[in-house]
Amino acid sequence: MLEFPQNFVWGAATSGPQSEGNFKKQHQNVFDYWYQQEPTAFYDGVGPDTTSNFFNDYKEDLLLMKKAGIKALRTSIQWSRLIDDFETASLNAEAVSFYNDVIDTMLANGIEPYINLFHFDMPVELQHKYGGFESKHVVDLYAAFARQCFKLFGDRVNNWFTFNEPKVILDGAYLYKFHYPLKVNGPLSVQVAYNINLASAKAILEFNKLYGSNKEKKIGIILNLTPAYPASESEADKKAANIAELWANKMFLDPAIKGKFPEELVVLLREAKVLWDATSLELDIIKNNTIDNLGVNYYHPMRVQSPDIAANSLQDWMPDIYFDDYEMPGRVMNVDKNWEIYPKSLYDIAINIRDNYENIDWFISENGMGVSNEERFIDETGIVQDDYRIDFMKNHLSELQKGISEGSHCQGYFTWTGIDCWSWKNAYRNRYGLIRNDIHTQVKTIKKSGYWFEKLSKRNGF
Ligand code: BGP
Repeated sequence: MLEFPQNFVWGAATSGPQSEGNFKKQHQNVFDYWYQQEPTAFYDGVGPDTTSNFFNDYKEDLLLMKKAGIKALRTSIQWSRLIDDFETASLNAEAVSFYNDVIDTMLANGIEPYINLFHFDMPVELQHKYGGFESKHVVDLYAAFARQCFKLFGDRVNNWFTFNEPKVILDGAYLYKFHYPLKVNGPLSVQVAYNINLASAKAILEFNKLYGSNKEKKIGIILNLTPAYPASESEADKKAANIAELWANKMFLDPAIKGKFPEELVVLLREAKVLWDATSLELDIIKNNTIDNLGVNYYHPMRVQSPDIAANSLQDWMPDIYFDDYEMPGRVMNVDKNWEIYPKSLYDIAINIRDNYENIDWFISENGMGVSNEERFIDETGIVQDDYRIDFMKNHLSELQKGISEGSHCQGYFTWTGIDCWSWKNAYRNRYGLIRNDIHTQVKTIKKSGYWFEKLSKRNGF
């Protein structure tokens, strides 16, 4: 039996925009808007209204999650739902009462709330008027929204996160066109990266003003860490992997934990003439408002080789002029997602945090397996026989446990996800849940992995 530390948290993760549905929302976020403009950009034409309807069904959904052994739920508050006027951060009464009741219902069911404040869901008005996180004014509006959340729910919520996967916002919205506003602008993505780091620090500043002296209250950020492994031991490949590591991981890890950007990255961006605009006052805010704990979303690593210089010298500045993907022969793939399955990265991440990031407390805030057409695995009892997902979790948890046994302070594992949810452009192409949701009938059924998770969480191991 592989055991985890006492009080290890067994949870699931989702987000407001992917689970709540869009009923009676005052404002749209960028995905609500983009879907309205271009439904065909989304898999099977399915948009953000088609969810498990958490906005109406949260009581039943939380009971189901409890039955699957989920003892903590990481979800998010939608800025576009909670706030009526973004400039003054005035509140929407219906949304306040919804989120209050969600939190109370979680606690009544023994499900600990872990609340995230931004999951790709920029209010579209702020995107159109100011360019979203391109603008430092929006940084301040976000901090005001964060403060409202802390004030409203901080009496009951002990664990907070400022952002989910800021790197994906850069990739999606500013480099590779899978998030609205679909821009391709390398230098702008650098400024957005800086502004999001600043926004996170400003939210932490607000949090500390309210709860700084309360040791029970913690705030962190959620990063999708993708260790970058070089294709070979050649100096050129190692250099490429080093830059990929700076760009993909350290650009957010370092300011969040150490309060400053990696010098190597700053030099590289300055030489390329794309360094962000920063003031010394802002850099002090980043320095003085670091996180209490870290959320790590882990799905797959990066395999990196030195770039094709000739091809890259023709294009405008983009971060990937420094590194190319490497399709390593023999790597194990999740073919439905086209993502490599490599559990050992979790051990590497654990040791990296232990040795290079102050051995800070951290969580796996997402890890899971997305599979297409899961109806093919439904047996005669109506249950999805998702042994592949159980194996995926076992293999990842084994590596994680090894890292913990060697002194890394991982405090919990949140699988992505509890109930199958809508996933941006991919909609329901891949399902990740421990609980199946039939999006036509809204019938929700615990999968084999959900029954397995229930035992895992009860025994604190497997
Ligand atoms: C992460 C996001 C989640 C979720 C997950 C699966 O990057 O934080 O919101 O969507 O990826 O994504 P997909 O369904 O596109 O495979």
